[in-house]
Amino acid sequence: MSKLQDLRGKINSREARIGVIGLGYVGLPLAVELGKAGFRVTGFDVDATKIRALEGGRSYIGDVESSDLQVQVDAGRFKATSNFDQLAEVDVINICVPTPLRKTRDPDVSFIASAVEEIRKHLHEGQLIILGSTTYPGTTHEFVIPMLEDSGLVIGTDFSLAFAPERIDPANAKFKIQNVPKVVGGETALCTDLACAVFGTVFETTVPVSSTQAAEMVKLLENTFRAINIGLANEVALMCERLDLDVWEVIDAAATKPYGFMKFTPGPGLGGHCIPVDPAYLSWKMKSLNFPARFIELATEVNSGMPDHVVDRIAEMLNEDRLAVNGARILILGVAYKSSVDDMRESPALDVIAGLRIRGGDIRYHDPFVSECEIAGELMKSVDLTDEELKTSDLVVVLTDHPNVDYDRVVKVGPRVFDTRNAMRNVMADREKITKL
Ligand code: SAJ
Repeated sequence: MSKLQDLRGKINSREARIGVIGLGYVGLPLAVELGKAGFRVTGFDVDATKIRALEGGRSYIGDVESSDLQVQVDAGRFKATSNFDQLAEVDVINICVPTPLRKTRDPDVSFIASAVEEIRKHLHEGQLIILGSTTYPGTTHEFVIPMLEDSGLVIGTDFSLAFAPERIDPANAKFKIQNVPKVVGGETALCTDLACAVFGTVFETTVPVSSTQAAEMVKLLENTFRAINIGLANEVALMCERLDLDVWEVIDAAATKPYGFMKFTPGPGLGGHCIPVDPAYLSWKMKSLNFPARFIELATEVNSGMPDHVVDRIAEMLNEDRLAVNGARILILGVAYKSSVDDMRESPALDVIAGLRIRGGDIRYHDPFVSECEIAGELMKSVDLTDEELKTSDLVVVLTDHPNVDYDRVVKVGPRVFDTRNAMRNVMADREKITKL
């Protein structure tokens, strides 16, 4: 029996040693769940701070309880290291490293390349490699295989390779890691089977597809679907402005349709490290095949135009009160990229505040989740939402609809409000002071 056939038995018996490269919001939860399933897991990360925290049983990921982590550490089912030589000791390796965009909006697969290079150094017969980082179709087949076959070992015979996209939604109380189906595409049928066997010990459902390219494309379709529909919601908002319609009323009423419609809402732009990024991986790949991904390009144009649109609307509102942006005291409510998170990556607030600052605006922000952040080169701290703060502002602008803000008091005490998220939909008094996107 080949060492790869032998691996199936080691997975079933939990004897197989598992490696996870990249211990962030994707890798760490996966590592802990594989430990809970009975495997001995070695977590690999280049960040020594992470390693020290994990070795001390301290989790830095909201979805991973330190107590859960400590149980796995104490049971000898999880250890963390920066020593990638230990890759030689594991049978299965999950790659969970970031895939950001470069400044040119081209894919940056350098983190994948570094991980694969470490794996190549220690690749041996019977190992299964699973790439989980969101990337363009063909990365696994065209980029990873040649690097690994430099070792002289042969894919499908000596080692196995699959792609299985992450679908983790941080802080989602309903969809945890286990109850979100896991799509798996292998380079060969055996590769698919082995990867499904590993994930079948954690995920309630595994969804095998015919190739690594198919699995890569599944993930990009999921997030491109979101980006394009958000772009449509934003364009409908621009239409409703010209039609003098309330876009929020229109969308809420459309959402009463029990079939054939999915609600998306407009906003000040597209934030986060998934939705603005993943479609660009697909459009970049298609450009290399001389195929223009027109929906992605158009949605990107609409979504990335929203921050400037918000700045223009703010200037119009101040102008109605014979005020200029220049010198106006503007209080921003919410700078995180979406409600109830503290993440600033690609947040539209970064562009809106930069745009207002360039026009001479005196900008402060209040965000219960973000105590301080750097915006346009300036360190800003969240101000307390005092009556004084509200009374001395010329305009309040809601960019993120966090739940733990007293919007009634903001409208009552403060000046006019520009609400880009319909966060004030339940405010009854002084509604004439609220202008919506
Ligand atoms: N946004 C809108 N209108 C909408 C929905 C979102 O303007 O109708 C904005 C958000 O404010 C944010 C950006 O788009 O700035 C992205 O929001 P998101 O709700 O898509 O949240 P993310 O970035 O956390 O996306 C993740 C993705 N999960 C994974 O890639 C594993 C995405 O696939 C999920 O659908 C999404 O979470 C989710 O549903 O929470």
